[in-house]
Amino acid sequence: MHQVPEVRRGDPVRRTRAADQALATMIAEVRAGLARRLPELPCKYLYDERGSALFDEITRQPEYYQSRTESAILSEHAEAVVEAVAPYELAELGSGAGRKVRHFLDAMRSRGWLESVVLLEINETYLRESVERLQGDYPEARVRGITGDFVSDLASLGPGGGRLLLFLAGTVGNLHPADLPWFFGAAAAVLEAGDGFLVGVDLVKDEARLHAAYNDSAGVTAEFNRNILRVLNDRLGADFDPWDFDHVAFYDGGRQWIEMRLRARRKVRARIPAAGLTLDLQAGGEIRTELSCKYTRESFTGRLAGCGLALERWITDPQHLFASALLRRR
Ligand code: SAH
Ligand code: AVI
Repeated sequence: MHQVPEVRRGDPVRRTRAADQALATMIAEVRAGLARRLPELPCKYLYDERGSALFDEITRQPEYYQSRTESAILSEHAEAVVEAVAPYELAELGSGAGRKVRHFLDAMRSRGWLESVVLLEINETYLRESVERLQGDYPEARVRGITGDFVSDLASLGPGGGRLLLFLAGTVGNLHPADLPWFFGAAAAVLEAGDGFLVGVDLVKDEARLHAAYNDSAGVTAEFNRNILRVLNDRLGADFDPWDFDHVAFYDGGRQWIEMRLRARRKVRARIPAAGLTLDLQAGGEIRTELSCKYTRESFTGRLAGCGLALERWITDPQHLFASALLRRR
C-alpha cells in the first residue's frame, strides 16, 4: 500500500539569531584570534562548501583511519545504542554529509520509534542537502535543520525528552579541552533524564599513526588547512595567497593533541578589510588553525565531572583507535 506523504509547509532549515550575525561574530573572532601571541583562527572557518568537500575527501584517505573506524563501530553497535536509549528524536551536531546518522535512523525506524530528526550544522549548503536527502529517505519523520554553531547555539535544539544526541567523527576533539566541562553542561541542558549523548572520540595512540593521518600523502589535509585563508578572502575581503603558506600538523604528546598550523613561506603582509586588520608575518611565522585532541577513557571521563552526564558504554574497535562513548543524562 502506498503511504500518502504528509504535506509540509515552510522551510525545514532555520537559522539561529547567532547565524544571522555570523559576519559580525566572524570579524570579532578573527580579530581576537589574530591578536594572540601565536595568531589563531577558529577551526569552524575551515568549513565552507569547499572545506566540507575537502573534509569528505580526507575521510577517504588511507591514512585517515577515524571515519572508517567509527563507521565500523556504528554499523555494529548503533542498534544496541538505540535499544538502550529508546529515542524518538535523533539530533546531530556537526552533521556534515549526514551519512552515519542513517545507522541510527534505520534502527529507530525498524522499531517504529522514528518521529523527528534535527541537524545542527554551520555549513548551510551541506545542511540543506542532508535535510532534503534524509526527508526523502525517511518520510515518516519530521526532518529539520538548524544553521548555527554547536558551541554557542546548542540551546536552539530546544528541550530534550526521548532524544538521542550524536556528536560524531571525533569533532569533540576540535574543542579546547578546558571548554569541555562547559560544553557537556550545555549538552546536558538540552537532554532530559534518560536521554542519550553518543560522542565519537579519537584515542591517544602512537605518534606515527597520528602524524600520518594529518599529513596524508595526497596533500588533501594541506588543502583543507589552506582553505581557511580562502574563506577569509571570500567573506572578509582578505588578500591571502594560500600558496604563501605550508601546511603543518604535529602531535604534542604532552597535551595529547594534534595542532594544525599554516607557516608563512616568506614574509607575508595580508589585508583583511572587513576586520580593519593588516596581518604581518615573518618568513616561518605561523597561524594556528585547529586543535584535534586525543583522549583515553580516563582523560575523557575526567572532563565529565559534575556536568550531569555519566558514561554508560565505551565502545572501541579491536585496535583501540577510536571510541564511541555513550553518555546518559542523569
Ligand atoms: N559528522 C560528520 C562530519 C564531521 S566534520 C562525520 O562524521 O563525517 C565536522 C562537521 O562539523 C562539519 O560538517 C562542519 O561544518 C561542522 N562544524 C564545525 N564546527 C562547527 C560549529 N562550531 N558549529 C556547527 N557545526 C560545525
Ligand atoms: C572534524 N574533525 C574531527 C577532524 C579532525 O580530525 O580533527 C577535522 C580534520 N582536521 C584535519 N583533518 C581532519
